[in-house]
Amino acid sequence: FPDIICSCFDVLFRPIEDKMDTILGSTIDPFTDRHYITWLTVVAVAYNYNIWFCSARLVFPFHSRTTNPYWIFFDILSDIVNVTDIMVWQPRLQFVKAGDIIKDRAVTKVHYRKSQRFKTDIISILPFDLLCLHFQFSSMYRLNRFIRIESFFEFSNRLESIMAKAYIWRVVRTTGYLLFMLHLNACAFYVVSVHQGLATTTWVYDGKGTAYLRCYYFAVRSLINIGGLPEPITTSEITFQMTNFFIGVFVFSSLIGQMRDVIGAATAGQTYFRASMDGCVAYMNTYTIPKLVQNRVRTWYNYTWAAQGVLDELELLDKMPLVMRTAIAVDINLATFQKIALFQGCDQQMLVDMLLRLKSIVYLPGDFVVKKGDIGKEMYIIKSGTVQVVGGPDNSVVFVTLKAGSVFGEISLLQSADGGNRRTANVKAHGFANLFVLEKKDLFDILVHYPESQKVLARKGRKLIKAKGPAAAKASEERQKGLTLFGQKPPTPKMLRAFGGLIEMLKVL
Ligand code: PCG
Repeated sequence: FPDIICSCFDVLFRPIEDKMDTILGSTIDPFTDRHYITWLTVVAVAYNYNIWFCSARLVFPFHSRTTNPYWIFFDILSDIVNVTDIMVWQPRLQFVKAGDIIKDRAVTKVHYRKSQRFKTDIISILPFDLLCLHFQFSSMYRLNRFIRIESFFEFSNRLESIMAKAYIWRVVRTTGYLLFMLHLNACAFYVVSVHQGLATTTWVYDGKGTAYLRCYYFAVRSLINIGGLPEPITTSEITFQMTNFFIGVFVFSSLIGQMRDVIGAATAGQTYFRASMDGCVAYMNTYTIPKLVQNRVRTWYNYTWAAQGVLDELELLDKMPLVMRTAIAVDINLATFQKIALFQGCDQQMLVDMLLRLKSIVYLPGDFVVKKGDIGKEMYIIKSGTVQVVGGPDNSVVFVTLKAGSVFGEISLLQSADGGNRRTANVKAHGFANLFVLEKKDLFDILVHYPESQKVLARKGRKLIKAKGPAAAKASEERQKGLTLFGQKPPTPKMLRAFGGLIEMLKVL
């Protein structure tokens, strides 16, 4: 039977299908295609039109000579949407078979037409409405439209997977479920009231005001167990009221519980951050850590969370397969890495390997990242913020300020060939500095596989050590000390004598 219907539709829809081929391409990736998700929104609206309005029209006196043409118009419109979906969109959805993505249009069409979903879809669009030509106009003949619920769930799942803040949709959806339950209950209340006779008891709907609104109001009070309801008198009233209480307790409370879960999941990140910080503060209090240090730790937590949205990026990325981690790392940082002078001329794959070993870390203003004379165990790349290479008394002389994209801490790593591995200068975070850390062990593990890049780095390392290494650093520091008092050159004995004379003169004056 569905095959016969399909053949008829195939003939009818051939021109539309050809046109859609040119617009949509022969097949669609259902997970990423934006056109498809937009189309699913239209299908979901059509489905919601049917389930909300057909149920209300079936019960409430919504059909009249003036309103019927509008109902017929919207009914036909929703049917056109459903038929188009079944004939044009669904048969061109790609699917996975034995791990392969099937993109052949003929195969996707056969796959859909053989599926259970296709059978349900065909039953859902059978035009029982035509019976209205013989019987009275009623939405009863459209009840088969309700079984296309899968189209709504598909829309919901796809939307959830593409939204950046999926919890917004989840809250809207759960609220929709609650409202629909109340809607059905309002319809049931009206049916019971009509069955008993409007205004025959104090419990039933009295026939005054807007029927739908009054019944919906009753459903809200009754299902949410607000109370203050008129006492049910007859058996059917008591049964209805009791069923409502049960539905209210079990179904309604579970939906409200679901809402709590959705909101809980949406704020899970914030909760995790708070719990981590509270745990750390409790630990510091136990060991009576000075308030100054505690405040710095708090500042670190707050800034790291605000800047990165996670406390430990690696923890997040660890769950992903290597290929995805690589894609993310390449996307975020490769461009920055390629611009770093030290790595220019190195193998691209080596850079990618390095990206995967980087750890992101935040330093607070004034924090020493490296201290002169310490053993160098890692090098740094500035992600954002600035650091200063400082020296002189109280580290008040700034030799150089390094900005985002600069590398430092590499000298003590690269000079190890000469036997030295000590830091040649102090480096201090100027403001908040977000740095990538690459450990020496990781760097050398990687270099083993890239001998050419190793040579490039060794050559650059030698140059750097010559320019900035221990000897150069010492000379530069001394020069800087001199600079603070006497300008460009270190003071000569003559200058010192003149300076002493000047001081004496000032004293006399
Ligand atoms: P390293 O490992 O010696 O630690 C201090 C770092 O400061 C050093 O590596 C360099 O990467 C960096 N730096 C930047 N500019 C200078 C400079 O002019 N002199 C020195 N000694 N180090 C500098």
